[in-house]
Amino acid sequence: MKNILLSLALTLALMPSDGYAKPAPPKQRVELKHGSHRTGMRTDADMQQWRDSGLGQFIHWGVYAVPGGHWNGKVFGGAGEWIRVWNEIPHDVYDNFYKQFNPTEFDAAKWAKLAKEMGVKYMIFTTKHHDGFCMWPSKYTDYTIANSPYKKDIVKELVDAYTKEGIDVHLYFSIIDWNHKGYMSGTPKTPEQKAAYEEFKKFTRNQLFELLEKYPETKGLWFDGSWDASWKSEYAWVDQLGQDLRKAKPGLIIGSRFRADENGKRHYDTNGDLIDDYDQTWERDLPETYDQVKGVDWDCCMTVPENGWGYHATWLTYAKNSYDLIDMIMHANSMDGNFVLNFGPDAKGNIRPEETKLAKEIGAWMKVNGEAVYGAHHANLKPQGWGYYTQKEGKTYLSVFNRPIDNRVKVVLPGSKGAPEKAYLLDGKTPLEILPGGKNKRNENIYYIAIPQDYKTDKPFVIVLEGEIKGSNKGKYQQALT
Ligand code: JFZ
Repeated sequence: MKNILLSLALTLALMPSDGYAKPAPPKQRVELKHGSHRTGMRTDADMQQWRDSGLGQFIHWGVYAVPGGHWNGKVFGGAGEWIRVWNEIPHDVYDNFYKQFNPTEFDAAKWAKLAKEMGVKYMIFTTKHHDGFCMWPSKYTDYTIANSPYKKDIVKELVDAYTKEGIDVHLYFSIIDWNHKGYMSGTPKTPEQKAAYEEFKKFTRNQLFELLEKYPETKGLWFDGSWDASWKSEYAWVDQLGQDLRKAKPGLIIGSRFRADENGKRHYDTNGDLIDDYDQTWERDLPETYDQVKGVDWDCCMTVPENGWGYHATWLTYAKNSYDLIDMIMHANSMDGNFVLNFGPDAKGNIRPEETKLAKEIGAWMKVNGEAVYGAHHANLKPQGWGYYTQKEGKTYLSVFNRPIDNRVKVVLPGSKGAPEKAYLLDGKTPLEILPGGKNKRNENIYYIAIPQDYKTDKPFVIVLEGEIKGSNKGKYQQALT
């Protein structure tokens, strides 16, 4: 127990400490060379496709799947992919796990089919996590899949299989690399350290271009580990690297966890403007109110257990069920974010049964109700206790998680304009009655949508309202451009 606590403390100590609080913009804007390079959201087709995705899949897979959170009869209390920091396990033991990494049951097509069934539009794959092990045969290091008994290029297998299913692929890449001699988390001080870190920078840059070259289908890079003081102090070089990557791959999508500005500010620069294309700070967390979303694109990546991304044979905490996750999908989408669910396959190459079950259950729900997710965005209507609004093209979606006891779903619409013309359930397209509810003191119009008493379901369900309903987010992106 003491060891578990110790390693937990260690894990936390190694994690970013600058928190996720969005800075209040300064009263006076300052001139920045390496802050945000764009005002407002990206409006190009690649970004629009990402924005309309709604649901994504994260896959954390690497040699940490070999111990799977266990070593020497003891259980690691932290995230499976962080087991190398555990005192119980010597580094040289961990660094030799790749010799046992032979996922003979891995079938990329099977994973991609499951993802398709779940209804995800894109997938993020860990090409290299903090341990430095490359899931592709990088020519810049020997610590790669090519030197494992498996030998084959896992990144390629996945890129091909997912692309075939029409699912976009984004590549996760850790700036932290515990395997590279020149890597350090603090700023290099001595000439030797500086020279070593220069080597590491070159190596990192080479690997990134290698990935884009080898996997031209790549839609985006999902960076991680950029909280290191060393990386932050290289803000000018990192900024240039980002621009060069974008040049090499027009349309490339990069989130806010890549670089800092010249004052060490991450995610949002000194002026409070988002750095790069979308806000990556909603990790295992969702905004409580829409105000917390700073008018930017964002994603929420989520683990099934409380924490832990890579395979851990023993989940020690509560594991979310599909109801919890569907709630989060709608929560994120109602606030303009993409929801990305993590999977941690085992060392044989199998997606664990718990996760397979969740993917299928989510998929079954998305099949009926996906219209409320794909291409649907924030509706700018007052949230009600029954659930979440999303909206697109003259349709407003009410995802009902808490069915009112009187079977009337309340809708409060501002102003005089915007009455719902038609209502129906996405489930079976059952038409629903719209009952007038008068006006409140704020002069808002109230409607009740009647759910038939005999409509039985044990799942959340979606009501569609047709009609031009005020609160539509049309024009919002345009506004953001100013
Ligand atoms: C990082 C990794 O350390 C982790 O293993 C996983 O890959 C996850 C997706 O990303 O974990 C983080 C990163 C940032 C914070 C917390 C966990 N943070 O800033 O709070």
